[in-house]
Amino acid sequence: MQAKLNRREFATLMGASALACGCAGVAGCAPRDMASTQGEAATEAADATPSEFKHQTCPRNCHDTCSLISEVRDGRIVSITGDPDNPITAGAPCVKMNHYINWVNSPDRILYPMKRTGAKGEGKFEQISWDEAYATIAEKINEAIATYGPQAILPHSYSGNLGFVNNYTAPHRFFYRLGASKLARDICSSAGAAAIPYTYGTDLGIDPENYANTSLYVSWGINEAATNVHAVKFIKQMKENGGKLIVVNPVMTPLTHFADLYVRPKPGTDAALALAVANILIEEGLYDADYVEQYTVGFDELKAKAAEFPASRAAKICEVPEEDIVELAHLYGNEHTSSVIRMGYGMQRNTNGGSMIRAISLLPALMGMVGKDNHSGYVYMNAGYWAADLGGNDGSALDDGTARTISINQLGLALTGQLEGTDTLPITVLIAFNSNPVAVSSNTELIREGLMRDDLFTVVADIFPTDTVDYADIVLPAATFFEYEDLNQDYLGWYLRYNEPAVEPAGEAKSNIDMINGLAKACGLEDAMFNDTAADVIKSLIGAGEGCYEGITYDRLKNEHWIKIKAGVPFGDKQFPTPSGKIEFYSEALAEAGLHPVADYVPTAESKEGSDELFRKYPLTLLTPSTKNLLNSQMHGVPHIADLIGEGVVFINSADASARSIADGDEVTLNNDRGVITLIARVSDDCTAPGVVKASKNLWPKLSADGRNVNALSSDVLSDLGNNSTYHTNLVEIAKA
Ligand SMILES: Nc1nc2c(c(=O)[nH]1)N[C@H]1C(S)=C(S)[C@@H](COP(=O)(O)OP(=O)(O)OC[C@H]3O[C@@H](n4cnc5c(=O)[nH]c(N)nc54)[C@H](O)[C@@H]3O)O[C@H]1N2
Ligand SMILES: Nc1nc2c(c(=O)[nH]1)N[C@H]1C(S)=C(S)[C@@H](COP(=O)(O)OP(=O)(O)OC[C@H]3O[C@@H](n4cnc5c(=O)[nH]c(N)nc54)[C@H](O)[C@@H]3O)O[C@H]1N2
Ligand code: SF4
Ligand SMILES: [Mo]
Repeated sequence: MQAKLNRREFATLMGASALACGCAGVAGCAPRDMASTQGEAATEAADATPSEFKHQTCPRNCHDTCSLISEVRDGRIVSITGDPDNPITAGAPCVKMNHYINWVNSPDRILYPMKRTGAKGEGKFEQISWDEAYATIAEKINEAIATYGPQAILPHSYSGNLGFVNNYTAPHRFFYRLGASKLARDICSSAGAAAIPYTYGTDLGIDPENYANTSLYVSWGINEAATNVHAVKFIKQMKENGGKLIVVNPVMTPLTHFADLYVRPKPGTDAALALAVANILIEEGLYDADYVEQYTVGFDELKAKAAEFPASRAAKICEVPEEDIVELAHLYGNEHTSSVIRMGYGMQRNTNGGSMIRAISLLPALMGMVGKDNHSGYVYMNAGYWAADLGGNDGSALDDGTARTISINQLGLALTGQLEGTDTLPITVLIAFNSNPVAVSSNTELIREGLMRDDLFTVVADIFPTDTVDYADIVLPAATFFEYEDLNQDYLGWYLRYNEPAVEPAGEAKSNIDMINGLAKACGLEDAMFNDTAADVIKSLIGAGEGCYEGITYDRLKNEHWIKIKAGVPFGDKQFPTPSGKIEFYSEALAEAGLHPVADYVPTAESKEGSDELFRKYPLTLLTPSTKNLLNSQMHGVPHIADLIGEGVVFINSADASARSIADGDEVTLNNDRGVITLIARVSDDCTAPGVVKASKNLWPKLSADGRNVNALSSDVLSDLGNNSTYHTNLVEIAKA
């Protein structure tokens, strides 16, 4: 008997068969993967066993936040595809998550709690019960509190999943309740997130579904084809509708192939470029004077500052032809009908990252694009639309303000007692979940050193045996989002999306909320909040459905799976919650934060201009952006994806390669004062200009020949605004191995 399918589910089944066929050609597919669960055998079985269809939301730290449908038979997921009805997902996940079935059904998942049997870092464990795991952790927590107080405990989490329940709220309650040290989670986008409100008061970007209607899209420091694949169709529609595309990026991204203009600045110099564009717009009277008069303050100061950056000067700083700057300004300035500047996160991971985003953010205001209509303005993160009551649900009300805060970007310094206060009050218990610091964080050699400490007790909850898991004293098996309930919200699109469990957790795995509730009880905490289920938290989060959540209820989310929020035209009322109530070209608050009140170009700390001494030792800037094949460190543990990635590579310009007698395919070392790694050289004049090299972020170190990835080289210095990571402020030297 076949279950009755609705339109959406029928399309799913069709999509799933296509996926199964597609996989047949992938090397290494057969023995350990969907062949056993999907494909011909499964199709035959379909006659006997009815399928159920369950609706998930991809909770990865990804702009797209895809709506997924999984087909379940006999308690096992047999296929996964994208929801065809959701306008962003449009029926398909991405290249990496086409392998979700091999991830959720992987034989390599951690299935039960374990304790360490080998040396730290060795990854040798034996199975224990949940009771033993909880009792051991509770004992260590009590010991730490008795010796040093609760601040000896540090939670470590970031974005393994971005569920409201299992990431943003429930797990944190336990740590606030204990009074543990707090983690400042500023690894990703906080420099830009701090910069934008100085200009606009908050961050409200346009709906990506409206990109198609704009006349000009500027892709500034973002690689949509890898990091936001579901937006590429909207950008292409814009081109088909006669719109123009500009790409500004030191790395040639796939979008440059259909761009009208590609500008390739030297990394870290974008503030000079933006100020030069502002200068041309002002000098040539291309800006919107009425809008500037009505809705902004500080135009005269902007005019004066921009005048310091004539195109000829900016061309030298940015190492681009002067004509490119003029053309950029003319294309942007002459596009009076509509335009959008999309600012990426990659570029703000620099010591001057906040300055760059601040300078670029001034341009849409100069052209009168902000609040004009639903397809003009700027896009950074859309965080201003988040209406969920996180604060009430994450336990932060229990924070009495006495616990210290440790930057996620300085974990190595904190664990080795080099961060202020950590020598006398050390961290002795580290509890990591939703994070893989040994792969993703800065300066990982120092993190490894810290994790080797005998007096440090480390707990890691993960789905897969990552490099961080290898350092754990106790490993906890984490469930996947196919196995728990949650709620997600896009940080680009305008949706609230429900995630229903499809199957029971594999082995003895638990969701983060269940894990933390259990641990709290083992520690003797009897607060009612530790009895909350995911449904309790979701209902509390959406509350009465107010603001942009109007009309949204738990029952509607369960039935409809995803619902568009009501956000209207961003800044359509021209109300800007800045101190002056207007868009601020000049910001007193920015000056108080230590930056120029308008904007300025400040060289990065690791560049010729920033440190000539360092530059003479390490003359190449290493950029480490995303790869299309991984989502941060996730999926590298799936063999098909590991095959796709192969050996780690570094792209190097032919001028730099020949100066070092490096040929394409050579094994090379990259080094600086923080570490040394080995990669394979790819000699390419397309990828980067001389002086700049590129390697992908967040590969699993243990899958590299030398057990290291690019973060053995990255710096733990913080950015100018928002205390962000500075992965791209990273000088190295390269030599033939
Ligand atoms: N060099 C360099 N490094 C970078 C960057 C860069 O640009 N350059 N970018 C940085 C950025 S932007 C980010 S956001 C960070 C990302 O850093 P992370 O958020 O740490 O990255 P992920 O690999 O997505 O997730 C970490 C782990 O969470 C686990 N996980 C997934 N779901 C669950 C769950 O439900 N429960 C539990 N317990 N675990 C789960 C995954 O298996 C994975 O091992 O990396 C940063 N690292
Ligand atoms: N496939 C895939 N998708 C992802 C991720 C992933 O790991 N893989 N990570 C997710 C996460 S956590 C995040 S935060 C987002 C990030 O999304 P993006 O912002 O697209 O992130 P990145 O790839 O880090 O960097 C984007 C671009 O910044 C450019 N860049 C670096 N320095 C400069 C500079 O000084 N100036 C300019 N103009 N450009 C510069 C890089 O060349 C790169 O193309 O993507 C998410 N999506
Ligand atoms: S990683 Fe991003 S693009 Fe891929 S399925 Fe998840 S949300 Fe969609
Ligand atoms: Mo990120």
